[in-house]
Amino acid sequence: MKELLFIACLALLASTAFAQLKRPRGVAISKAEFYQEGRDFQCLDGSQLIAFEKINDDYCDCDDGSDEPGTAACPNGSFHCTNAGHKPKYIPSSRVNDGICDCCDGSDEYDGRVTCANYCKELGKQMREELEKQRALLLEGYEIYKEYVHKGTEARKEKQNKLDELRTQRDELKAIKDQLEDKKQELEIPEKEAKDKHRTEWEETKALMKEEKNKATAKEAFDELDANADQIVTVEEMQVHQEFDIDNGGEVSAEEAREYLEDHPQVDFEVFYDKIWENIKEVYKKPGSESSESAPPPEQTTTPPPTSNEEIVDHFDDLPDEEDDEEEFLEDEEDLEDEDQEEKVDEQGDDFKIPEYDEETKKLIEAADQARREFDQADSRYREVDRELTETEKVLALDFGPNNEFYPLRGECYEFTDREYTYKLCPFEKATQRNKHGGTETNLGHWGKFDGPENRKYAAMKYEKGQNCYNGPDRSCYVKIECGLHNELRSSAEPNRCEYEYVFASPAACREPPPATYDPNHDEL
Ligand code: MAN
Repeated sequence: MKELLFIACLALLASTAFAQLKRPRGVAISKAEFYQEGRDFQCLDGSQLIAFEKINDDYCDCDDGSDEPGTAACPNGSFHCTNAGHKPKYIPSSRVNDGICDCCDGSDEYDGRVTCANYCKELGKQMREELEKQRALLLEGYEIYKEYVHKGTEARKEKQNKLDELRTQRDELKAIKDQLEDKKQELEIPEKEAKDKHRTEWEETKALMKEEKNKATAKEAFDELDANADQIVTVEEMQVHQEFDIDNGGEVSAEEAREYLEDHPQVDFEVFYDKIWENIKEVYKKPGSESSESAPPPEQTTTPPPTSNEEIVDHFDDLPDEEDDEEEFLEDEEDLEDEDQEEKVDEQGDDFKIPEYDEETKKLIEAADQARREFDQADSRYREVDRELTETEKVLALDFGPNNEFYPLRGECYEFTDREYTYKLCPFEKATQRNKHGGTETNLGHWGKFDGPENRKYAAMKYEKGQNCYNGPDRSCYVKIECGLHNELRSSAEPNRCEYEYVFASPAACREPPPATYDPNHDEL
């Protein structure tokens, strides 16, 4: 029974094969079933039913030309070349027997006018080799793509772990930093108090010293004016000093002298210092001093140079900036304060040298300095980790493709040079343009997003908000990505002013090629 069944099956297969083989000239195997010997033929557009004999009788019966697949009778017919060994194809039936070989198997020329060689096998071989080569390349690209996926996925995992680590580290450092800040602030309170105290005391001392110096200068002037050394300065004694000649009349009148003495006929040192000195010290000139010898008349507005004594006092008094300086000095970084202090001492001269801090204050400063140093170190460690954390978060927020395959492109740049410009692509960062002969880079856009067509989002990138185009939009760059064995910027164009288009090849864009489909023996026998 089984044997019988087997024989029946074989017979059926054989008859099917026969039916497939036996078809009118110019008919594709897929249409053979419509052309069955012994049966009327229905035009393929369904318009007519004609006798089987009318097929390929060199007379066009059907409107669609389907009754003359193997002749040139119908203007709209088409002839099917079987092209065994290569790819079957249709040609317009007008090309049948036109003396030109169109099919690689030569089947379109059968009237004997020309002899066509059958070169389908060679053609098929060539094509197969070509397709195999292409497929091999695609496979190679796909292998690299898989490496990229691996690298990208690992790198992302690593980054994610790093992120967790950094978060913990940052929290720990924050706690340490806060603690050290508290300690610093705590130690800065007694430090400030001690410093303020030192300064206040110094201000008081300095004021006293200033006063004493002023008094000494006044006494010196008084003694000099007091020509007869009776400890009284009289109007007459004042009249000797030309600088008191108010009206520049050539001599100092008694009125002029009295005016300087605030209407006193004479003064002892106490009155002189309390009432007179402040008013005359700018005018008074010590005899024999350079300034007094070449002294201009007193009413002249030019202030004569001070005497040596005055110089000290004036120098001191003329330190209007001193207070400001000191204020600034106080505002300065605490660490620098001691240095500033020394500088000031030198500026001020020995008489007004600010004393050193006492040992207790020095200890407080040192303790606060130490706390500041410790805080600064902890703070900079904290900032560094925080910066790294922000950077890591930024990277992790980027879209590197569905399988992280674009990750290896991060941090890389690729260039392409045309006749005028060198174009650059730094994936996930920017696109730029620079004149070939130098000059600055023009930004063509910052990383925006993957922007391929629907369902192929990762086939293109968009870089936007680049340098503004004069009288135009901000520059932008669209990057088409195709599969390639290497990352390579292949071309650049500017289809619209300041709108650029790159073609970039990368293994990241390669995918597993479909199985080889070219098999002529499957297409047609
Ligand atoms: C520069 C380049 C060109 C661009 C013009 C627009 O020359 O960026 O690509 O077209 O500016 O003014």
